[in-house]
Amino acid sequence: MLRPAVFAAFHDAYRAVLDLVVTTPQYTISSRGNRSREVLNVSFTLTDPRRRTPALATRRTNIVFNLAEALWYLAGRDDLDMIGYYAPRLRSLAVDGARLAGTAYGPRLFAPRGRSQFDHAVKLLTADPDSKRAAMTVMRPFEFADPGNPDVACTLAVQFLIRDGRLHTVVFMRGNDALLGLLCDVFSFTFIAEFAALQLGVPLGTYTHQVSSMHVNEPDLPRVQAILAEHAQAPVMAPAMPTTTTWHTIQEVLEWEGDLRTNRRRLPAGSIADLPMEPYWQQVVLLLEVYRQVTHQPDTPVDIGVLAALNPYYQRLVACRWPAHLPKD
Ligand code: 5HM
Repeated sequence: MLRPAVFAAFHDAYRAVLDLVVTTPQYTISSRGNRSREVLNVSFTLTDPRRRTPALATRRTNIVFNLAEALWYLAGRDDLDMIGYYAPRLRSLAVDGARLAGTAYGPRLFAPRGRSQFDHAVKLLTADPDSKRAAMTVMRPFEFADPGNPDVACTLAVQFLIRDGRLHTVVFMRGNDALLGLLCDVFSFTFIAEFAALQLGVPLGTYTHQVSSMHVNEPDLPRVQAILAEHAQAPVMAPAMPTTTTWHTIQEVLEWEGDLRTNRRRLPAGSIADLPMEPYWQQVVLLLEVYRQVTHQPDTPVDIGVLAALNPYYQRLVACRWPAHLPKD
């Protein structure tokens, strides 16, 4: 097999990778205090990168964090103020308590706006669609030189290629935690790929994920066994990002994100239809409003009107992740 395994939905790729690493590990390693099962050189291709969220009761996806992380990258930010609100566990990675280094791919890929690696890649492919050069590097030379650095980028590079008129994306990672990191990384990079395809004005092609060290940490083995024992079907729902999406759209969503995160604004159910953005992006802001209520009003159930305005797909993900915050009936 010289080429990666092909799947339509990430749901099936995720289970196949977990099964491979846990059932037939190549190595048991111990690095920086973590004992892990590992398989080298794991890769897969997704033919429908929009089907980026697995449907697993045993692995409750945090759709709000997934979207927030992708937006954090697109914003070119590295601050804990934003991402720590959605994932408090990331705070332990920040040496100065305020900023993340290797985990923050945004400054490396999307800053400064207009002159970023991403912008240059889009410009290059617009001028020369068959180019093989639109590869954006993430990990930096010598980033691993300081043995005390707790946060060295795991992604090496992201490459875009236009073939048959579609945008194909390849992500290269030095290492990937198959239970935790893989889920978040595939979500973010397929989201970024979809945004890139819209900026280039071409349909979304395939997404390929290539990892040198795919591993599961030993304490996580029972969770992986539970996932593999679950009989779950891949979800069919995969909303497409609207073709009108531009950097201006992302900026507007980010403004809402900041206001909801800091509890400066709220989004009452009655005013959702007035949000001046496409329904797809209204749904994203709605999810951020749900999370605002969960975080800033933890003792009050999430407003039933806000929940009812979510599409059924997001409703299910919210119900699965935050069952204790739902109205009683
Ligand atoms: O010792 P090392 O720097 O490789 O530890 C980082 C851990 O975080 C690894 O298990 C790596 O696979 C995981 N990780 C991930 O899966 C980290 C990042 C942040 O760059 C990521 N995905 N995006």
